[in-house]
Amino acid sequence: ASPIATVAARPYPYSLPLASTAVIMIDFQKDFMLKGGFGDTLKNDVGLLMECVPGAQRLLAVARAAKLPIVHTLEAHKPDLSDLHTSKLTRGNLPEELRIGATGAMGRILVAGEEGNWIIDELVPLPGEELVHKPGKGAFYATGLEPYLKSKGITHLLFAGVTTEVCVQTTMREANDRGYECLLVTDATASYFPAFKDAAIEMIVAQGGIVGWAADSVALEEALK
Ligand code: C5J
Repeated sequence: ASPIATVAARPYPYSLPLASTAVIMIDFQKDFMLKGGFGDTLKNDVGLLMECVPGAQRLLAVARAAKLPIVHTLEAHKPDLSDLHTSKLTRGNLPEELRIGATGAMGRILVAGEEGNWIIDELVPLPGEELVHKPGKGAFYATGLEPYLKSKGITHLLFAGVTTEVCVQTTMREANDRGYECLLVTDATASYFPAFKDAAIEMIVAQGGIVGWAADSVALEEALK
């Protein structure tokens, strides 16, 4: 049998099978994390998101050392915006120059291939790591994520990313319903609304782990030593 690590987690210890666990790094994009991107155009304090970068770097280092598959997701639309619902385009009632597809300080907002759509330097993917472009908040909607995970025999997922209560929580709930055993790495995720991050973690671990587990990157590092 392949080795199983035990992570000190809430609501109870998480059993992590090294041969069938992957990491999902969600939307660590300049569009969300830096001035001039989508998050900034929506008047969010993007500096709050940078607080989780050290934890996310620790998670990446631990996962790479343990040779776990790593998936990086990008909230990204095709340049012709054919995968952008009108509901998403018009949400927020923003002026046209601030909408998805408009040209901002780092290129076209939330469009694949633009500078702002790429991942921040600190967390940039290594060659061989999987990239998933997603048009929605959840990473399973309209993407190849599930076939990829199945092809690798993955049963357990470790989650990091931004923002906790939007794309991270949506994806973790989608994964939970698909039968994956999910753990959120609490210092590797952040929100523009710190109270929403805390609430999302509590929602996940409530009722015996109704969505999954939560632990910080140090606990993960300890478990995988
Ligand atoms: C948002 C995300 N918040 N990655 N996207 O619009 O959470």
